[in-house]
Amino acid sequence: MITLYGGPTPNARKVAIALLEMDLPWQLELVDILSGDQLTPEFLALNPNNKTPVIVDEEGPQGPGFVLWETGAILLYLAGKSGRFMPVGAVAQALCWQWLMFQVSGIGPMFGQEVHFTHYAKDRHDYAIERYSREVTRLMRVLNGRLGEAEWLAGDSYSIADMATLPFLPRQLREKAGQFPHIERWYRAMMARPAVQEGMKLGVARPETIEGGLTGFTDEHRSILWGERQHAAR
Ligand SMILES: N[C@@H](CCC(=O)N[C@@H](CS)C(=O)NCC(=O)O)C(=O)O
Repeated sequence: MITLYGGPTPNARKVAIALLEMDLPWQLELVDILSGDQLTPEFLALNPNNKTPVIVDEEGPQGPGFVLWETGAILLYLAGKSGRFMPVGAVAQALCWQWLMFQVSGIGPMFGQEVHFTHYAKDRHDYAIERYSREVTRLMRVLNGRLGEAEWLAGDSYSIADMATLPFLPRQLREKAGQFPHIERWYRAMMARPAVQEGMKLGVARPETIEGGLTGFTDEHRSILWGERQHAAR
């Protein structure tokens, strides 16, 4: 049994999609990052980086209780464990790693900063909004180009690179409808998969989040996510 510590966020959803696609037995342990669950001593003992998701595998390589964080590592671990969704052949495999790294080092952080400055930051910072919005558009152009030449990110086969990328796209595709036709084609193909549909429902979207309409997002939430406690020396 694998326990997934996370909630209704893109990073936890990519792992939920993978667990469902791979038919691995798993359960959710809800971590409410808006209430500061990620800053408790119990959670920090699992991940000193105070980020979700984390997995704990009761049938890990060294026995029960194998803890892993960082979604790139988690997805590679799950693909290795299940023997699924990692393409066969040196080229496709290397491309799968490439697009997975593109997601974790590019799409994740840049899309995260864009949403922070356009929706969550209390004060308006034009430079940051422009910087990250342009970066999001540039990354989407790169993604669109790849999906114009290949069915899936790694080539002919659906892989963990696709699972990692999709959860970051719904809002951007809605706001930029018609601008990235190849991403839209791929997005529809992925959303037709039951595991993706279910994984994307992980957790309950709270009203304080963008998905929930952002009503009730307060300075207390800001302080939990970006304030003193987050940055205090531990
Ligand atoms: N690089 C990390 C990013 C994880 C991440 O940013 N998680 C967010 C939710 S999407 C989080 O837990 N934030 C809580 C916090 O920063 O306090 C990964 O890929 O696992």
